[in-house]
Amino acid sequence: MALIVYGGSVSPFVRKVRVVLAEKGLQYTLEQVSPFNPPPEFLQISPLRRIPVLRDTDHAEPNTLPDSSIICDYLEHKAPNPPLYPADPFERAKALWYEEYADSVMAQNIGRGLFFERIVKKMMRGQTDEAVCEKTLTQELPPLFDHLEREIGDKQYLAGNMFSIADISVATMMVNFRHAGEALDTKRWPKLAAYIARIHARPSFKALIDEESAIVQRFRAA
Ligand SMILES: N[C@@H](CCC(=O)N[C@@H](CS)C(=O)NCC(=O)O)C(=O)O
Repeated sequence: MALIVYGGSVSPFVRKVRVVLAEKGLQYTLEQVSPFNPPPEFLQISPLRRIPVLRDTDHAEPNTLPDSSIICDYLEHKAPNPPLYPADPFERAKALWYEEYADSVMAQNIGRGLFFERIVKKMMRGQTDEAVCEKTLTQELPPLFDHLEREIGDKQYLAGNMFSIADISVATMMVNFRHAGEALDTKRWPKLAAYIARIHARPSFKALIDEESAIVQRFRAA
């Protein structure tokens, strides 16, 4: 089996796919593609001009799939063990809802409103707009964190009493929060902070966080 992931390693969506691959013990290669300056042939496999895209060379051509949610669902069916989606229909649906929550509002605010300003702009030799970051940190993100603090409560995992795509999706966005130089206020969100720390300590996440930190550090200091 030869799996290729196209994308940049600091993308939360690329990381979501890489964590699923690692948790399932699947080997793959990462081909670096920037969505802001993609080679022309990339647009043929990513019509929305976004990363990640997966290629599975076990499959007859065309053998590429765009979109992290589609890719993770494909990997779950291709390599069902260990399962990363709850078997119970309701819990599975809840896990998918958390994935949607992370991919939409969390990505919008942590991705665009913080990580893009603090890191991606610097990678592209632009200037951080700290006013945008300030608004994200003081107005946009606190209600999301309040919500997640209530949702996780005293549970270990978000859905189905198992580590799942829900936890991967939420925790990957929080890696970008951390890369942007931020940490959760443990007094205001103690349960969420402990939960995210637990998920980030898993070998699948830790290996990527360590790998990416070296890249991000350079731009954070710039
Ligand atoms: N729904 C997509 C979102 C992917 C996405 O937005 N990726 C970003 C990088 S983090 C991207 O490619 N942005 C380029 C753009 O929006 O032009 C997924 O889950 O893969």
